[in-house]
Amino acid sequence: MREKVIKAILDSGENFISGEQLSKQLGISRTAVWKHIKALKEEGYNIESVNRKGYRLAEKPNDILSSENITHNLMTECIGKKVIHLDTVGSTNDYAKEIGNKVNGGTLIISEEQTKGKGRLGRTWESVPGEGIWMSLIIKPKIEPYKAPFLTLVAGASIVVALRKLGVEASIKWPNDIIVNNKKICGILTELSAEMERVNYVVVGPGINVKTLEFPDEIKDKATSLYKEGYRISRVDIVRQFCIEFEKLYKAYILDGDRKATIDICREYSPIINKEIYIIKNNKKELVKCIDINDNGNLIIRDRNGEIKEIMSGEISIRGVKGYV
Ligand code: BT5
Repeated sequence: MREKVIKAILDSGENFISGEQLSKQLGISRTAVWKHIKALKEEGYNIESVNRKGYRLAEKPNDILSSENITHNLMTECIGKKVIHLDTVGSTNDYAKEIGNKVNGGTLIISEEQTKGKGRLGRTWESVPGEGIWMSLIIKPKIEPYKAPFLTLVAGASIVVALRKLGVEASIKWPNDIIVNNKKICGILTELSAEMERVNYVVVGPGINVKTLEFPDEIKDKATSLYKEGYRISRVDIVRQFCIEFEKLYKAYILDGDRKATIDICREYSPIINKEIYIIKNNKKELVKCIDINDNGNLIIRDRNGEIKEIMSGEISIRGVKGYV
């Protein structure tokens, strides 16, 4: 019921909605309305109550990652149409895999806290409560399993475009890092549930650092957040814009087989093309020159012997010569 109360208030926009209207519309008593409003205020919604007029939002509730805030008039067909907002969870990706077979494609899981946030290859992801966007998107594309890794690039490109539309100079370090001012602001973990020939579902899990100002020693040289770089942007706006951008690129890829839209973004905003980089695999570090990202989304490099090689995302990490990028 609380969701319905906030939805009615969001729907009335700038206008007041009276306690009486709310109670009629929702079929609950005036006292119940009042109790829900009180609880919503405690959750952080800035609701004005004015005598004889009723209620309205004094300020857009732009940082509460509730399902209502994210889905309200969201202009997508499928992505983000259902949002599950949790206070705490081990990992949103693990949660997504538990419910993956039971929910529709496009379902988004967001948690304020992760107690076992995961990076790739068993690494951990720092997920400070309330300070980031720890989310996992469940999608059900009708594709063969080998085509799924490209969805990491689709997600990365969507985040870069979303952040850029909100004024952030973000770039994408192939295959799964989003960079601001040479540091990592977001990583993406993509996981797959599949049979030999077809995908059951894919979980695309970006973690975006938003408000964190102090990172643990182990990562403080390479990690940053939007607030730390001077961008005070609402988490809700980021998630909504991500859903919109992801849907465009995802549809292009799944329905039309169009990788170009995504790759063009990865190329345009790449901080490593034409640079010397280290590629790291199984603890082995090799200095190479990054040449391009090809039409399949693989990285093209020239090694020390002048040989041109194509690298698939999988288990590779990349570092710059001077620092993280
Ligand atoms: C990644 O792995 O970058 C993927 C991270 C995905 C996190 C999201 S949060 C929502 C969803 N649910 C999950 O459980 N995971 C996803 P990788 O490329 O392996 O990078 C991991 C490395 O980044 C770590 O070993 C640290 O060095 C560093 N790191 C850890 N936490 C970080 C943070 N908050 N910001 C920047 N770097 C971090």
